[in-house]
Parts: sequence; structure tokens; C-alpha cells
Amino acid sequence: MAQARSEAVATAVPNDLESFWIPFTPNRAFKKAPRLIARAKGMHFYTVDNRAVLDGTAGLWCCNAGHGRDEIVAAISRQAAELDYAPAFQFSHPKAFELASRLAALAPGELDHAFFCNSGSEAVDTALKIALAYHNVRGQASRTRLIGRERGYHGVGFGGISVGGIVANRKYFGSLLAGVDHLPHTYNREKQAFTKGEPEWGGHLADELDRLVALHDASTIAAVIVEPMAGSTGVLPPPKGYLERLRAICNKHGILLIFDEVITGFGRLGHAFAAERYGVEPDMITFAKGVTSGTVPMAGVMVKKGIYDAFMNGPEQTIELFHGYTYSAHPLACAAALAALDVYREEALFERARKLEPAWAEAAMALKGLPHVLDIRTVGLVAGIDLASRPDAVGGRAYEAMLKGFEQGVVMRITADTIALSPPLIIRENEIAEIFDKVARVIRALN
Ligand code: PXG
Repeated sequence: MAQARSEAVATAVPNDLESFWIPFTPNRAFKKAPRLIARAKGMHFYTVDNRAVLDGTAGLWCCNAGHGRDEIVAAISRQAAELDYAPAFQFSHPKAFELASRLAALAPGELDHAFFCNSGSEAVDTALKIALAYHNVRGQASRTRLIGRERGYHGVGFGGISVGGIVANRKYFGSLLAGVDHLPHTYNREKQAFTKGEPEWGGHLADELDRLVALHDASTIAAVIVEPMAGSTGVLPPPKGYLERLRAICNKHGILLIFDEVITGFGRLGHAFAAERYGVEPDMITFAKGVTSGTVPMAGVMVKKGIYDAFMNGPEQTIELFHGYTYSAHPLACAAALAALDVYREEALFERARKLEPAWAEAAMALKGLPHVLDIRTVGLVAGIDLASRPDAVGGRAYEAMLKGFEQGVVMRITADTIALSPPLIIRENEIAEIFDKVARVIRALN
């Protein structure tokens, strides 16, 4: 699989890199030494000069079925020929309904309605808007506050950065949404270092929600949004009991609980959704990424029946929710998602992630004791490795690790001085060993 199309020759490189403003990337450094990926198959990327690089991150946490899956490629291609686009408002197409039903069957409990978008950021803003509108249509329009969490990442829309807890993503962009507050994050190195799975310490931090309710009053709070496992800020699994306590406090006060499962959805933690792993049913789940295994942009919000039903009032010809996107449930995205869900089911990839979790965790923890390594966290097929920061150059050491990793033949993600790994769920044990061997070699070579 790795060497499929090995006869391919080097791909043409553009001679002008100036015009493209690359997202979340130091543009000038990149353009001096670009890392260009030309194609991908299975567990590997291939560079423009045809060098194989192991995908340690499933792209950006999205290619859960691995790359270049024939079934998904064929479904997208068939769909493009059959129906390229149908109006998303006032009209629809069959696969949108088929996909919504499949997702409703996959999602836990009463989360049986799907609203479609195109990115995780849109899904988050959609969920926040549904929460506000839900209270409004039920005559509780005073519930306008939204509660996020420190170190949360919910995309880059104004709603998402407002409830998010990443300073650099917020500080340049004005006053953001009004009426937002934040729970404390759940990470404490002293209490939690080198934990496999959910830390024992920290469940009590959910009680901070009670404190916020006491401050603002429940009648002003619409929803709480958290990632079950915070991904982007360095892999922070939820402490034992934490999500259950959040659920109980939300229930007590009539506050909606939203799980942002853009990363944790579709097998990353060994289940269709993290909500299932933790046995906690939120009122809404945002998803993206893995729903199409990263092949076509698609995202959405799974919504509890009671929330959907609250909107189904008034004359039947009136629009119930003034929200949506030109490309909500785009036909190519629906076809890709249905094919990806088939692959996940036929190859039991969520279960595969669950079975591989112990071997993955052990291989990651073997890096304990290497120079600069301060903590390692694992959960599902995810690992976070904290490196000590250089004085006055936070992020420098991990950035260098990423560059060296790419040279050594492995793609890793970095955030500040944390390395994050989250491979496609098709990974084999020898490839797990290869990833961590390469990462270890890179870490040993860092100054
Ligand atoms: N919510 C969560 C929990 C996410 O992780 C988004 C929303 C936004 O999704 P879009 O599709 O708008 O990017 C995300 C995205 C990384 C990394 O390496 C993480 C994301 C995106 C890119 C890189 O940590 N998460």
C-alpha cells in the first residue's frame, strides 16, 4: 500500500509561492523552505520529489480512514457526474437525508437531527446560534450567555473564538461576542503527568460551572461548550467524572451542553463519538473532519430531538431557523461521508482504534526520560508530548522537531512546545513503532 504508484515521478513545483497566504503558518519561513505534499496513499504522504512521509496526524486530525481510499474516491467521482449541486434552501437531494439518518443512528441517545455545514468553525457557530434561538423560541430570551473553557479550541469564527480559550486566536480581533465566560482548563502537570487515558485528578473542576451560575444566574446562561478531549491546545483528556459533573450541573439549571467533537468524532477515541466513550449525552454535538475522512469539506451539528421539536411551531410555510450555508449538505460531501461511514463500518475502524489504544499508549510512554520531555498524555489514538520550552522562545523547540520530523519521514503537529500525534485509524503496530522511533530520534537530536 505504502509504495503504490511508486513509479510516479517528481511533481511540478510552482515557481511563485508569493500569492497564497497560508493559514496558521509562518509564511516567510515556509516560502523559503516549502514542505509541499503532492499525493497520498494509505498511511503515507508523498512529497513533490516523491519521498514517502508517514502521516502521524491523519492530515489535521481528519483522514481517519487513511488516504486515497478507492471506495471514497469512486463515490465522490460518481456524485460529481450525477448531481454536482442542488439548492440547499427550499430544495434538497436524497443523499442529504440518507446521511442525516445514518448519523442519527450513529450518534448516542436522542441526538437524532443533523444540521449540515462545511467546517468545524461553522458547526460551532451553528450550535451556539441554535442554543440561543432555542431558549428564545421557548420564551427564555434572557438566556444569552455562552460558557466556554480556557485552552478550548472551537475554530476561528467570531462565536468560536469568543468561547475558545486561546489567547493568540482572540487578542487581535476586537471585543468578540458579549456575555461569554470561561471555565478553567483541566490540566495540572503536577497532578497528572504521564497519565494514560483520563486523569484521576480534576473532576472537581466541573463544579466551577456552579460558581459561574451563582455569579451570572442560570436565567442568563444559554449553553456550555467544551471539547470532551481538548485537542488543539495539546491533548487534554477529561479528568475522571468531569463530563458527568458538567452534565449534572447543566441539567440542574436548564443549560444546554454542547460537545465539540470536531476532533473526537468518528473513532479518534475508539468510539463513534467521545460522548459514547464517556457515557455522557450532550444536547448537541458538533462534528467535521472525520465525517468525510477529510476528503471533502463537511461538518454539522447533531441536535437532540427536543431542541429540533421546539422550533417546529407556527405556520408550516414559515422558516423555523434563519440559518444555513450555500453548501450545507453539498452533494459531493454527502457522497464522501456516506462512503467514509461505510469504510468505518466495514473495517470496524472505531473498534480498531479502541483495540490499538493500549499499544499506542505504551509506545508513546516509552519516550518518557528523553531529553526535554516534561509530560506525555495519551487517549484513544492520540498522544501529546510536552517539551520544555527554550527560554524566551516558546514554541521554538517543537517547531524544530516538526521540521526534523518531516526530514526523517513523519508528519507531526505542534502547538506551542507540544507535539501532537493522531494517526489514521488504519495504522498497524509496526507503523506505530515507526512513528515513535522517528519522534524519539528527532527529540534526541534537539538542542
Ligand atoms: N472545533 C474543534 C474542537 C477543532 O479541533 C474546529 C472546531 C474548527 O474546525 P475547522 O474545520 O473550521 O478548522 C477544530 C479544528 C491542530 C488543528 O492541529 C486542529 C484543528 C484544525 C487545524 C489544526 O490542533 N481543529
